[in-house]
Amino acid sequence: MDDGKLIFYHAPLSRSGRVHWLLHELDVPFTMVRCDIPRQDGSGGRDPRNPHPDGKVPALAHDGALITETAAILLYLTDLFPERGLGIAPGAPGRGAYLSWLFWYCGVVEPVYLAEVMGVAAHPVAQASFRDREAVAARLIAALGDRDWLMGSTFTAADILLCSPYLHFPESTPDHPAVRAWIARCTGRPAYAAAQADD
Ligand SMILES: N[C@@H](CCC(=O)N[C@@H](CS)C(=O)NCC(=O)O)C(=O)O
Repeated sequence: MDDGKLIFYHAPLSRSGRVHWLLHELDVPFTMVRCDIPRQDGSGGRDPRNPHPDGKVPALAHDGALITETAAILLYLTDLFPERGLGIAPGAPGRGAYLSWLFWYCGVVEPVYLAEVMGVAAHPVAQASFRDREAVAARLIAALGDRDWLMGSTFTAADILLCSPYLHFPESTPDHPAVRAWIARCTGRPAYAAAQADD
């Protein structure tokens, strides 16, 4: 189907920007298919070229497999290219923490901010399941207080994923110098600028 090539289905200004950034960090060849998606302003629409079962982005095709969900794609790519040092390989120290950051983003961070947008953040089920933006901020501040990146001295895909909400919604950024400095370090990376320029 794809002869071992990486085929990345992407729409600018969407959640697929995180995968685009990682692909530039990895500096590996990939084919990008710019897809149309339905936008919240009513523009756009489902793109027949996009193989994602829900017509969403990101999606990645590789070796006959289709990978969807941003965090799964980030993990797939960092595992596929361990020599690039943008993830923590299975069996290596820190693998557990690396997985925890990726899954915490999906299971807690995004739901916390979406619950706010939906006006249901105070609902007891939201509080019991996800807590709130203060709890998210506390985890990030605790992790970044004495180190440059979430995994310590090494930038990983966890930094890409966890900083991403604050790039799109700067007003949600935890008000702490360690977090602001981390975001500046993230956006100062050449691969971030390269992905932006590519868009
Ligand atoms: N949980 C998914 C969400 C993907 C998603 O919702 N993508 C949006 C763009 S930000 C999309 O493609 N929407 C098109 C649609 O709803 O049909 C992920 O992180 O990959």
